[in-house]
Amino acid sequence: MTFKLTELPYDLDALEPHVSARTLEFHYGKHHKGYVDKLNQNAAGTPYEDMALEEAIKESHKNDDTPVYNNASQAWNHTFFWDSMRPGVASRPGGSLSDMIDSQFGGLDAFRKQFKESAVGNFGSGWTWLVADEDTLAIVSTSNADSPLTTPTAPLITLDVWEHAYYLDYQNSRDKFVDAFLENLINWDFAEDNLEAYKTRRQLNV
Ligand code: MN3
Repeated sequence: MTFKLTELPYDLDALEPHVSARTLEFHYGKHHKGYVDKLNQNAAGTPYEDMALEEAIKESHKNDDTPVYNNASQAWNHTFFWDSMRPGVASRPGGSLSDMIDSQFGGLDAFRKQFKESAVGNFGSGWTWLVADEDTLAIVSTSNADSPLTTPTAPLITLDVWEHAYYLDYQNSRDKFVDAFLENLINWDFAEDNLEAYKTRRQLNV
C-alpha cells in the first residue's frame, strides 16, 4: 500500500454533539478510507505510486488522469478537513489572521456569514475553503474532489459539504452543520499555522 490512510487526530466521539461518532465512523472509516483504497488501486503500476500525495494530485490533474486525481484529492481533502476541526472549547482566530479577517471581512461574524453563504450555496457535492491569496484572504467553494492545491492559493481551512459529512446528524439541513463548524469546530490554530507557512514559502519564493 503506497498511500496510507492518515490517522484521525482525535477520537471518533471527540466532536460530539456537533458531529456524532457514528458520522465520523462512516466518514473517516468508510469514505476517507475508500478514497485511499481506490487511489492505491488506480495508482498501482503507474508513476503515481512513487509520488508524494500532493505531487500525485498536481500531476494527475495536469494529465487529466481523473480516477487518480479524484481519489488522491479526496484523500488529501479529508486529512485537511480533520485538521480543520478540533474538539473542546471553540477557538478564535489570533495574530495576523485575526487582523486580516477584521480588515477584509469586517470581523469574525461577517466572515462566518460569507463563509456560510458560500458553503450553503455550493451546489451538489464539494468543499468550501478559506484560502490565502498573496496578501489577501478569500472564501472559495470547489466541486466534487477539487481543491485549491491546483491553484496558486493556499488553503487555510476547509469544510466538507458532501451530504455524507452531515446527513446522519443534520439530514438535509446543511446550514445547521455549517453553523456548527463555524461556531464550534474550526481549528483556528491550524489556519494560522497554514497562513504562516504560506508567508514563509512566499518569502523564500518556493
Ligand atoms: Mn467527505
